[in-house]
Amino acid sequence: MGFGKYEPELIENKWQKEWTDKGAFHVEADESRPKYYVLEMFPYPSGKIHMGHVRNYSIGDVVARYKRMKGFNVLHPMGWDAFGLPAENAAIKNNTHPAEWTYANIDDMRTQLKRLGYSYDWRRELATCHPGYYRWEQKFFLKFLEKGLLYRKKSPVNWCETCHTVLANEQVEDGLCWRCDTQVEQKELAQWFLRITDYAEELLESLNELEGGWPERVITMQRNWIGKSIGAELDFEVEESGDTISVFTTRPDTLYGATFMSLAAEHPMVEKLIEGRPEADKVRQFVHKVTNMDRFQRAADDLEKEGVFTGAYCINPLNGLKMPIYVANFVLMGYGTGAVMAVPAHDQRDYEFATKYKLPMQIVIQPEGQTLDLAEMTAAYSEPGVLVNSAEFNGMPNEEAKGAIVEYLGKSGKGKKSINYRLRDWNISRQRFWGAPIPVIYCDDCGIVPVPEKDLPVVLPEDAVMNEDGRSPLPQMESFINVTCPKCGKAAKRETDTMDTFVESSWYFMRYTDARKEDEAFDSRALEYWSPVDQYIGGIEHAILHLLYARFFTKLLRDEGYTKIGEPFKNLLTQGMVLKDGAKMSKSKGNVVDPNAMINRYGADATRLFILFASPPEKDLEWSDQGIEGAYRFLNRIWRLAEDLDGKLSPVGACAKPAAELPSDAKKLRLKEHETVQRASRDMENKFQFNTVIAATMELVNEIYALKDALVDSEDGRFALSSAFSTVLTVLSPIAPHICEEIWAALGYKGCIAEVAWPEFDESAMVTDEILIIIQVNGKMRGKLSVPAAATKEEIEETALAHENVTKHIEGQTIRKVIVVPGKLINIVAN
Ligand code: ANZ
Ligand code: ZN
Repeated sequence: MGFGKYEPELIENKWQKEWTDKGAFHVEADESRPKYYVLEMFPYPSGKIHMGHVRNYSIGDVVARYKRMKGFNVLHPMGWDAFGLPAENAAIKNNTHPAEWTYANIDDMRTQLKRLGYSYDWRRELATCHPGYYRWEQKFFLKFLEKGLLYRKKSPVNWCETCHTVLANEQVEDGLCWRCDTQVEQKELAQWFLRITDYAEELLESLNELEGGWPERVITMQRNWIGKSIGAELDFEVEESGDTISVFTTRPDTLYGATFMSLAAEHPMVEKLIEGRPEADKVRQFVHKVTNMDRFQRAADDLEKEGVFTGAYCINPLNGLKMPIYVANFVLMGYGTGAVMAVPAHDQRDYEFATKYKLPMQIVIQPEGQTLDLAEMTAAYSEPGVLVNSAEFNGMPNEEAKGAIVEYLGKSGKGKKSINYRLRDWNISRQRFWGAPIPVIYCDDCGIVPVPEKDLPVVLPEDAVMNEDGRSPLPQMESFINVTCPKCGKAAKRETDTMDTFVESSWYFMRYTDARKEDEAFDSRALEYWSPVDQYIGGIEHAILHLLYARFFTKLLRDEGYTKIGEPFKNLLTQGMVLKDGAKMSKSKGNVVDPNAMINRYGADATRLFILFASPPEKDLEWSDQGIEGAYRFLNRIWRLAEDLDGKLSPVGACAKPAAELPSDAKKLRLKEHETVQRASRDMENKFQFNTVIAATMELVNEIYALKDALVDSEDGRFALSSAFSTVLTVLSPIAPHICEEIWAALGYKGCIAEVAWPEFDESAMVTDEILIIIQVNGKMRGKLSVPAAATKEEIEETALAHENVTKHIEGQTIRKVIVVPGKLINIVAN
């Protein structure tokens, strides 16, 4: 072939076609070979690939290609997280069906991904909006329902009256609907919940297995989200009523300092407490205000603490103190019991509240060797200490008092140990059209009736017409909702809610192991062979929700007998963001760089190379036009090197072993070659530091340029050049695969470079002829000397005496003796 100008487009098209024709990246389960499953978080088919995608998938592709070269049977699939609200909105705007918009986007994005040369097994592609996919999810739903892992409950949700729909918390901005700015209300709706709280303890415990494989920060975020608190439940009698209020507290040791009680606005006791009291109206107004607040604002640390007195009192079970009962905005009904014993001296929120409403405070914990004084305190004291003002518990260290007080109250049945989790059950109901239908039927006589398995899938109607205002069309579609009850045969109605799209993304990685299986969700052999995902790669924004749900779902499916594994992702890499001018690329900032434009201009290889070179995978990456220019120039430099060497070298393979000792120039190149492989192998294995792999390859290219004219005329020289250049191509091939394939073929190699083995470096190639000698003057080290291994004692002595630091130290002295330890050191004795 002739090398002319480096034209990435020609080369890239050619090799992409070649890989496809050969099925180069098709894999099957094969128990005789070690497997490696690498997965990038699948994209939402928005229509356009952005640089964040390119980075995510390029990292994954290098991992996949590298592991293949290391001999693994590599599963590397791609698909589409295809349900979701944007499709509905686009369908309304363009007067189409969400399916049409979604599938068109998938086609566009697949074409864009293919242009980047990613080594996917495309036969396994899946779209979660396909009935062949979500039918299994409906089956799981039925199984969970049968087991009692799913339940239906009324729960307050964000509701926009103008859009007639529930909004996700993320779609409420400052209490207003993101689409129409209507004040969002909290509305009670019956929703389906999945009992993730049943798995709270295991989800927490098994995070320990992920230590080392997952970023510490993600593990911590999950721990905090699950939020295990060890404490106690204590009972307070309501004065003159016979009722009791239970509180959850992590600080039973402070009970003597509890001076009032704070209830959540939704606490079921509130209405009863205020009934007939003069405070009633004021309390009701306050309750109304608080319950309509944005949930996030309400839980924020900097929320201005507010409350109202109910007029009622309860009794402190330890000291009989009459404690006024308040309703307070910072107490949440969803946590603990929705009631808090307020200890203003030792809890900051209670302190702020008590200060504002002039409520009494009592110090009950003293730091050792110090005396707190309420008059001088400006904040609550929440550190450890010793109990005071606590009758028989005085003098007890507070950690010890926690147990002692609970035990004491336990005797009269007023207290017991209790564990609380911050984690809530997962509300999977969405009042949207573009999601997987929830497979249940409501019958006036039989109640909730599951759709029989033989009737699955419940398919989203293809003839649905979207409503202008965003309401789901399903509740109005007679053909969809009217059914006969599977139990009694009378007329009944279908559920019109669909499932949260996070349900689909909770098991897609399992479905890839046999994505087209029609009679079951999984092929058990394939699932067992490929599980777990060895390396998962995606953005930190999924640190909690998606990763927690996927971990949970894996445990659910394990308990259904589908899989043996409990943790789906052995290793997790969270890639950094792609920035431009210091900010995340976004339409609103106008700093978006379009990957297609870059591929058109520089090619896929240069785009991949730049993105992988600019920064290690976990760090943010600053886009730079010079940077991608530089990547393109480097590829051109390799191209010209190939052109120069074309026809002169015969293919010997990377890290080829010479038949006999090489002459020194050739040896020097070989040394650099093996050092490069050593560094590259280490950095590939160590957290995929591709940037330094590339840097090492660049150095090797420089060395080839520097030595090629001297080497090309001898047979040994050509051998060294051929081996070193093959190494450049082999090591670079996972990163810039197309150009490497092209040159590989041009050099006369048979087969694809994608299928060759990763080179092994040879320690003996790294032994040099020079040795390092330590120079001492009177036994003290004064310098080091690099000398040929064959140097004589006299030669060593001569160079050592000429060493600058040595002359300085023997100045004005007489040399008495010179001792040479061959290969090690020289000691000059002088005085
Ligand atoms: C008395 C007390 C004294 C408390 C003290 C703290 C410090 P974590 O660690 O987050 O679980 N609490 C309980 N239920 C609540 C609710 N529904 N809404 C708001 N706050 C609630 O914290 C548990 C502590 O948070 C509990 O311990 C309770 O206040 C408060 F010096 O009880 B504590
Ligand atoms: Zn019925």
